[in-house]
Amino acid sequence: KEIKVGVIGCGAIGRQHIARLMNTIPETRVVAVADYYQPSAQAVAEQYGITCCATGEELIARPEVEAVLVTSADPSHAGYVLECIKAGKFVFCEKPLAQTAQECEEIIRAEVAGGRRLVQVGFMRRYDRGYAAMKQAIESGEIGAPLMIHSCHRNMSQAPGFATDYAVTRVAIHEIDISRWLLDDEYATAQVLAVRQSKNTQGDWLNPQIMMLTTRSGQRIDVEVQTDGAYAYDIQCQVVGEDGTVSLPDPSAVVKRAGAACSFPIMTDWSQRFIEAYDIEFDAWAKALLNGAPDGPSAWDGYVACVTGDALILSRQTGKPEAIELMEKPSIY
Ligand code: ISE
Repeated sequence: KEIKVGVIGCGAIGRQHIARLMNTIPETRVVAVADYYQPSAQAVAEQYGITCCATGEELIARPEVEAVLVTSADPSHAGYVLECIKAGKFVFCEKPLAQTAQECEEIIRAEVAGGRRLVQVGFMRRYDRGYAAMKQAIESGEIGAPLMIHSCHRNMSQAPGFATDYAVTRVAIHEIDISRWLLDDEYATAQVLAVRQSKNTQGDWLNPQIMMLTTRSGQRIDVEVQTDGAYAYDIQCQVVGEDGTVSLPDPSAVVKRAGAACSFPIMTDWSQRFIEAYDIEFDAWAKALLNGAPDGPSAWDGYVACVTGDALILSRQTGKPEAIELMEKPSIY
């Protein structure tokens, strides 16, 4: 059996996922596309000989579309996800799930009213082999109880129009999700710390920023976020336990010895860095749908990320740690 997918959003990541669903994942086939900018959707539709819809809503309503992938601009995510839930269709939404915690609550209410999970959020790092191995090592008890996480997220550049808040909503959102997944705990507080600013910033946003989180059991997470001008796209994560540590491995690369030095290259582009994780993520999504329901990151996880992001952004304004208060977790999650 093959799942017929409609894709809303034919930008860079949308086109990469369409190719993946068409060529790499055996259980999926893209049957329709839409994009706010029609020519983008038309070009993809022609390339694959599939249906081009005038709007996302039209795509969701098409009877042959069994599941929807939302890779459109961030502010449009929540509306499409709600529309899919209304239509009773599975929806995979790239992060962020919504722009505000309130929109996430609306999504959760709609999904809960339907009585079953339809939504999965694109937190692909959970499918990265390195992070998955870290989680296994933590759960095996080898490093004892986890006490803290040191992490960093370094980018070489950003698309035009980048702003200070995006360091949270588009960038650190990955650490927000992966840290609570690794620690299996919820957050208590969030704070952004000021730091000397880098001259390697193309716009007028704050760079770098340091984000601090605490969990309910008292663990601390620090995330160094460089959104521009770093030497490479470099993601690091070390979990410190009472008996040892586990660290995220670098992606495998050839080790070069030359010129009296030993080195290996680091990637420059985020879509390449997690390319295998995306493949594993969509393969798992398709298999879960064939079994009846998605089992990856849920609307709840999308909601927690938004609430945490809001607290971080508020803390940058107030200059102090902000509490993270969550609604009661519905039983379908
Ligand atoms: C981008 O939106 C992502 O999702 C990447 O994972 C992140 O590393 C990058 O910094 C963002 O711009």
